[in-house]
Amino acid sequence: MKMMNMKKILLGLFLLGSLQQAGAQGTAAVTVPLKYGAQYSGKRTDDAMNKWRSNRFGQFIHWGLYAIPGGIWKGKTYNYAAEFLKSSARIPTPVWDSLMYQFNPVKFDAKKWARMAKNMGVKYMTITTKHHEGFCMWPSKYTEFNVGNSPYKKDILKELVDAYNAEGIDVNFYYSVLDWHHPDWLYDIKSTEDSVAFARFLVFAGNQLKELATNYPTVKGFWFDGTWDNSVKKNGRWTYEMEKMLKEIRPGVVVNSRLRADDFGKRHKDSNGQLMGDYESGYERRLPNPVKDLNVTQWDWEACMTIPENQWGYHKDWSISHIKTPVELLEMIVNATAMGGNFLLNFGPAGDGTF
Ligand code: FHN
Repeated sequence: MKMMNMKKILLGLFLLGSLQQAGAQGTAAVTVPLKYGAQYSGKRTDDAMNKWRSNRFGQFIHWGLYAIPGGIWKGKTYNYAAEFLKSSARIPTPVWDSLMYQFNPVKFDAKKWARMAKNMGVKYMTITTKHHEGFCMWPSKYTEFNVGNSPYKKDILKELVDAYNAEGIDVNFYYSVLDWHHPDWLYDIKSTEDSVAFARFLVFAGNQLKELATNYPTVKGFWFDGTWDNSVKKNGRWTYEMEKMLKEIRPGVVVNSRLRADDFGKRHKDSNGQLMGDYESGYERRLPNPVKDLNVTQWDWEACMTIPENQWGYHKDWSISHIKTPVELLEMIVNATAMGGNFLLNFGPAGDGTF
């Protein structure tokens, strides 16, 4: 904590000095020396990014153990996001984790999902490889808490990648750094002991990311989430290194802004206002405001959207909120495209594998 305060004091003094100097010299840009800021400025113009940009319309899929209870626990309906049921209903981790032994989506048909997506017109799909619950939809060798140890057994991620790629649809991986299952996950780092434990967690997460980038070679992007806690913000270097590592393993891969924190814990945009990652992914359940967010033209961006008010995972009861109509959704897709961004529409399949 002391180091972070010192860094902030130094940053403040540097900025004060720079501003004074800038004032004296006219409008010289104020640049903070960073080791873990943006890795480049402006928009990527390589083929892989041009393809990501031209894809425009994508399908987000949130699927995990949370799809089994579907927002209802012991007969009580919880109105908050279904993928947060573990915390909404205060379910102890061992109880929640035992849902793994019920995960057997007998009606799951990856090829059927991919055909539906093709007919809907999406050009890419982003699948939750691991959401906050920590359950892995692939047989990760770094944790037992994965689909290989469920009654379903098979590698759901591979089935989806193969089926969607066969329909000509690119696949990106959503990965939550926040991990309620892992014993070394921490929300903040307040002691040397915390630092040691969280360092172990970051090695685990780094190994999983390497595993995903290596074992699924057609992956086109990584969509990071669950990076808002102080523990991650205090590890800007790790976020910088993960972006570098993924791009070394999979040249061209596209990484969203949510992964990144800079030397001072600034997220999405570094302390010099430069976007980190390859596109701004902070537009969640809203589109950029064409006036207020005019700078959206400076970089690529994607807005992600739920069909209910705020349900990413499957909820059994859709009467609890407004469900967007096809016309409302079409209008959002048109507006996003008109503003030059991508639109990622979310679906939460049920626990049995049906949409
Ligand atoms: O907490 C998650 C939520 O469950 C969902 O995955 C969304 C998708 O953008 N991201 C987080 C909330 O910002």
